[in-house]
Amino acid sequence: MVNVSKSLKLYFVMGSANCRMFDPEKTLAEAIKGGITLFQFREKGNKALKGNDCLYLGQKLRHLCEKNKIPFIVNDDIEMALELHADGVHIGQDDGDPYLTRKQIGQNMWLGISTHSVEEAQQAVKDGADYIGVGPMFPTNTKKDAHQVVGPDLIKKIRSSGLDHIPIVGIGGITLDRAKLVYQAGANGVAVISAISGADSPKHAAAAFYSLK
Ligand code: FQP
Ligand code: MG
Repeated sequence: MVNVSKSLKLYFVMGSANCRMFDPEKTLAEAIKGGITLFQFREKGNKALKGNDCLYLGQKLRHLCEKNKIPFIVNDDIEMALELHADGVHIGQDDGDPYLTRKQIGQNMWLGISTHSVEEAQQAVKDGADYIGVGPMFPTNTKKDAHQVVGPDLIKKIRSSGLDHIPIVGIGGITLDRAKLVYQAGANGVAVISAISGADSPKHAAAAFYSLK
């Protein structure tokens, strides 16, 4: 199986609501050409697809990832993750019990957990997370119900609390200029939504992030 921490290097998170220049399939295809190393299907927002429409889009994006050997993660929806034979699921603090999630997905699928404090990070590791998302690193407009900004400093605190090995990805408001701060704090990678899906060229945006680290 592919290495989790290496895959986190450039984690692209996207759903149809985030795409600006192209449709989701084309946006993902361009981002893959630019060098993303992991993808999360996150279909959220007021115009988010539902039911079968969401599933069909998920299938298209899943196939695109498979063809290009990019691991495919589903946000929130464990049943969809199983149906799409995803490589993993990502859950937040309000998305249900990590223990039950692990029981549903088994040992081979990756479990990512969102964290906003040292305590949540410690708990996520105890709960068997394969990686943790830490954020928001910076202010973001993408997520209306976002937690208050924690900054790259929280990644440093999590590392110095003894969590040397858990793969960490920073998320929230990460631009090209700010990505270095996230890596320097001890993250294995950056998770990006708008800076790639909203760019004039998702391919060039992804390539610019990729060449940072
Ligand atoms: N970190 C990551 C990851 N992905 C995410 N989707 C989140 C954090 C946020 O449940 P959550 O998770 O707090 O909100 P939402 O379900 O609206 O995304 F690290 F994987 F990049
Ligand atoms: Mg969630």
